[in-house]
Amino acid sequence: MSASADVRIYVTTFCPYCVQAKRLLKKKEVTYTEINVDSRDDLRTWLVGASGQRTVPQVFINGKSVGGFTDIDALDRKGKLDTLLAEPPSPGAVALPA
Ligand SMILES: N[C@@H](CCC(=O)N[C@@H](CS)C(=O)NCC(=O)O)C(=O)O
Repeated sequence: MSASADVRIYVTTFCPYCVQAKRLLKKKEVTYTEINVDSRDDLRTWLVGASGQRTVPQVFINGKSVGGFTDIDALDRKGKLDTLLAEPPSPGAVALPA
């Protein structure tokens, strides 16, 4: 699919769920920004607050937290992921940290 949403994925290097999440996004031909948080305690702390989860990956679509791999996979199985990916970012959207 051709997506127009702003998609960001926060990952660590050795993370099977991150690999699966990126594989799903690639399968959908989604252009995404990948942020590695291996040595970024500041971002890991921010992620817990922003996502409510302590694990990686964490995916954000147009600035909204949509969770990790199992969450985006569940959205996809319900047919809801494509809808989110097709939405363009709103002009006033706040940039996420990187
Ligand atoms: N259900 C989550 C599981 C994610 C998960 O367990 N990720 C591992 C790395 S692959 C993790 O963050 N473990 C805890 C940690 O690294 O602090 C998902 O699908 O994203």
